[in-house]
Amino acid sequence: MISQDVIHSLFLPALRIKQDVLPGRYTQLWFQADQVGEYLPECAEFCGTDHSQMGGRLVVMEPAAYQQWLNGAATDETLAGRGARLFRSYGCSGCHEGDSSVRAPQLAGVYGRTVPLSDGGTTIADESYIRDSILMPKKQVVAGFQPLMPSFQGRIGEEDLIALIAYIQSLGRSDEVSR
Ligand code: HEC
Ligand SMILES: [Cu+2]
Repeated sequence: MISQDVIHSLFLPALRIKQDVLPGRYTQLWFQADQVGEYLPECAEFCGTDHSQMGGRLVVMEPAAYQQWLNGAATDETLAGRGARLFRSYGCSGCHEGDSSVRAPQLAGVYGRTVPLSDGGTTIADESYIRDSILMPKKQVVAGFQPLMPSFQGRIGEEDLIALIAYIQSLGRSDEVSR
């Protein structure tokens, strides 16, 4: 989860779960819903004048019903599929694929890998690293590459970022990290 503006907090009282949703940083929440039904989330962090208007719904379904819902979904494009399209439209593929004039790392298998950095350190390529690589490419430069990637800060919204990350994840993950 991530916020495009201020801190919110996803609260599902019926499930006894609550997690802050921050701008600029992904947070996660795991839960097991064991009863089919609809649950209403609330925002548990005062976030502005429309705080009380923050709505949504969590629908818990039996696996078969979920499959049926998936099959009937209005769009057949997956998140990763949309990311693949954006990867071309934002011009990422121009550097990261095929015979580009700029030497850029291949992104297949990068997700989950330990990346060596030009400052001599290393980092794990998780969702946050990939997000930062897109918005602040100069913050952590991959060892052996020039800092030639432009920043996409302000040009790519959170939803497109999530799709791009899903696409990069779909290119395969490294088995180096065991969870
Ligand atoms: C002008 C060429 C260029 C463009 C356009 C570009 N990149 Fe990059 N990218 C690079 C280079 C060079 C590096 C390695 C240096 C660095 O880390 O900044 C890199 C690094 C990365 C990394 C880290 C890779 C690793 O092995 O750790 C990711 C992820 C990434 N780019 C994603 C993207 C995405 C997504 C886009 C499009 C929104 C994009 N790039 C657009 C040149 C580019
Ligand atoms: Cu809120």
